[in-house]
Amino acid sequence: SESRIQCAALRSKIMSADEAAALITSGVNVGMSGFTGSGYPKAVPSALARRIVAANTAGGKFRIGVWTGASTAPELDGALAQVDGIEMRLPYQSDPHCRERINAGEMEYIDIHLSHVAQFVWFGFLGKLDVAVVEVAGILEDGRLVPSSSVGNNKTWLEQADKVILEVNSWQSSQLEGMHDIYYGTQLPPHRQPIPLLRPSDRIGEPYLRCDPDKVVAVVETHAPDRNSAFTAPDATSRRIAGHILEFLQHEVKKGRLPPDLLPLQSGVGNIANAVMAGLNEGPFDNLTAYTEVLQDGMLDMLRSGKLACASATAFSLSNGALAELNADLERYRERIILRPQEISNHPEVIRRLGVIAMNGLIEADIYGNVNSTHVMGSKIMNGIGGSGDFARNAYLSIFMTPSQAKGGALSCIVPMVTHVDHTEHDVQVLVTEQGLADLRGLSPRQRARVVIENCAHPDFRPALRDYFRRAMEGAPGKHTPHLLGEVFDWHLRALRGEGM
Ligand code: 0RQ
Repeated sequence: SESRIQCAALRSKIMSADEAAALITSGVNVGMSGFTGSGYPKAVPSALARRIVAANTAGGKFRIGVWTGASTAPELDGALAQVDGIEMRLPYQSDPHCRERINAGEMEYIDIHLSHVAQFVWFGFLGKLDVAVVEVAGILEDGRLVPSSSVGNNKTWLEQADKVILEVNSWQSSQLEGMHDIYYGTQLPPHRQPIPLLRPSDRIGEPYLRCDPDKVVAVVETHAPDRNSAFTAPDATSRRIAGHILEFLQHEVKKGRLPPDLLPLQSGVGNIANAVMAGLNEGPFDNLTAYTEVLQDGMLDMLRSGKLACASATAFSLSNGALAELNADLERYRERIILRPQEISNHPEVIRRLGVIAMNGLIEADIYGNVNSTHVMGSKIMNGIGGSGDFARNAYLSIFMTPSQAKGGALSCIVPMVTHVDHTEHDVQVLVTEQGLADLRGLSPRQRARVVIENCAHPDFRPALRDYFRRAMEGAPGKHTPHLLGEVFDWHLRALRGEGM
């Protein structure tokens, strides 16, 4: 794949993944590419894991800080977590080995809003970034880089790191060239200017990543696929959730609170999000747009059918089938898909200006509308907040969706008080389960509790929730957001003891 590396100076730096990994020393912070299983380095992290094993077998303690765009894959998070090579991880992960280490207290993890990461690095809040390991689809003659299947924080990693290691992956379609929009206009306060993005389809930057060739210490050639996980066909629960959302959106159009072609859509990852897209694809709305973080199968279907005019994101997260279809027709899709740095795809200013309709998943929501997206029983991390907070806080309409129960009906996802708060009651306008939809706009906490219990909770848990709420109204010292502090988590404690909620 010589043709992928057109810059002579960088061609001279081609080496093996093991040689490149040898340039990374213990204790450094490494910014890696990668976002929801797309565009992560495929070879250097595993080579580094081997190096870590060797160092630790010899009695050392080799560990690094790993910063990424979002979740990666077994070859990165998995490989490094398995060998206990990660001292600090940020900002989002979903790897089973990583999660296990974090929850065992063996790995530090900071869960950060995805739009915050790049600026926190520029502000100096997270310390020094030493090394960047970034996958690209190609290198131009002048050293500029063709981005891969995700952009994430790569712009910032390339600019901030002292040393850069590039993985050039010839498995990525060379036709990705021209799809990206890398904005180089961000400044630091007090010099910031408005971001000139007025429509999801706007291109405000350049299709390439800039990179100082003198900082590049290694170029590694790879030919390896992204982690493309299959989506299950929407089940009955997901379809019912999607149905409630579609009905609600139609109602909003009828009321004149949304235009007939809606407003730019953001949808989280997972099967419910995909089911909502499938519903929209068969629904009455045309000429839709997306301003989102991750482009998954459902949105690709909508681009193909023409329901979706364009989609802006920072990464793909496609199944193998969808990816094959995209690659077969990339020429045609390229115009209508824009991949941006995550500080732009998730930028509060832009999300607020465009009036995005945000739709995200949750672990539990409480009767007053607070949402926990990240922690099981208040202490065990699942994945992380990801971009959900960037979108929920700044959206035109912030929708959260979940099955009403988890773990085969053993747990209610609607609880008296969430055990961890990611999205406060102020950032949640609509709550949806397969049972129904609670429109919380304009309601006081007590009014919200009634509609959440009656519309969203599973019938098996409704009596207990009604009982709690009634007694809280009587016994709470304050009647604005009534709670019985002595028993509010009994519900969870009983479940932890295996007694059901
Ligand atoms: O665990 O598979 O071990 O059984 O949580 O739950 O129902 O499959 O739902 O895949 O949509 O994930 C919030 C985690 C939901 C996700 C969360 C358990 C459940 C299962 C997954 P098992 P489901 P989803 C932009 C948006 C934050 C990031 C975000 C998420 C697992 O949506 O990570 O929104 N969001 N990003 O059993 C105990 C409960 C539970 C529970 C569910 N009440 N108690 N376990 N589970 N409810 C995209 C990005 O940021 C990249």
